[in-house]
Amino acid sequence: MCTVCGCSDTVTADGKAMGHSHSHSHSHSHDHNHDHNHDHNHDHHHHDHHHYGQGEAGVSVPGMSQSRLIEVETAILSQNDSYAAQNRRILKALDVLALNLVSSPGSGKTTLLCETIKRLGDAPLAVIEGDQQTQNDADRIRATGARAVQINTGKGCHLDAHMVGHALDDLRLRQGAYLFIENVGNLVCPAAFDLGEDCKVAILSVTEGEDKPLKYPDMFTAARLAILNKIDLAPHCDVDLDLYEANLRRVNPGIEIIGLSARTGEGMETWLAWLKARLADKAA
Ligand SMILES: Nc1nc2c(ncn2[C@@H]2O[C@H](COP(=O)(O)OP(=O)(O)OP(=O)(O)O)[C@@H](O)[C@H]2O)c(=O)[nH]1
Ligand SMILES: [Mg+2]
Repeated sequence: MCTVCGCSDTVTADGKAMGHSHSHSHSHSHDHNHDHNHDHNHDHHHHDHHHYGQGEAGVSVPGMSQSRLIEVETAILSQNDSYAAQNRRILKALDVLALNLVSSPGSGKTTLLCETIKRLGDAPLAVIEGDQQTQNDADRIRATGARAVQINTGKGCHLDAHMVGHALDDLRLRQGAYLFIENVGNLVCPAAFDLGEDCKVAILSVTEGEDKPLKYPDMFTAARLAILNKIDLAPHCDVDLDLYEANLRRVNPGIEIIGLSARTGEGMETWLAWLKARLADKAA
């Protein structure tokens, strides 16, 4: 289950909804997350008198007590963290810069990646694409000539570190490469799952509304950089770009912000300079 939204269908350890073949050459064990020992004490009949999501667990799942939910959440998150740590070791050994791109659906993640790849020339890089269904985004990335692995999460609402570990096996990353991980379009759940990345980059498009950082603060708190995309549309949408920035800084005073348009290329140089600086930090 997802420890954030409480949905019970997240594909986890066995990766059965993942859209690629598994080489299983790494050391992840596969004996976990099969949480089939359902609590049959039916504590849901006692009804937690909480408003939805207001209990200690911060989420409500029919049939699960708040204390049982906290147990399950803690187990899933600590398991995810150990996979994330393993990914991070692999990436560090290769001096790979790994960025976890998070946003709501349609903010322009794949478009930005395609434009970025074109501009990075022959720098080594690879992409992991996360979507519930379809290979569309991996196909778009491969059309640029870059390597991409698509993960389909099925009913799952985010990528987790175990899925990314499988994808790393398939990617054969080169020393000093960029690794772009496009997460499932979802402004909520991916914030809570460390994939072993160097940092999260939140992409927000100007059509989404200036209040989004305030309404979905976790994502913007977790991100080092916010990209404000589609600034070419700003004149048509009656948006206040300064208010976007002010609201981002209200939830995360240290956040870096780059306004750009993946469509016109405006701001792309700043983003590329940021990427190159982060890769240089990595090798230092
Ligand atoms: N005008 C304008 N449109 C853009 C820009 N960037 C992306 N788009 C458009 O926005 C739409 C969604 O872009 P995608 O790149 O598919 O967005 P995404 O975040 O990858 O979407 P999901 O993977 O489905 O979450 C497409 O129609 C893009 O052409 C931009 O800077 N300006
Ligand atoms: Mg996409």
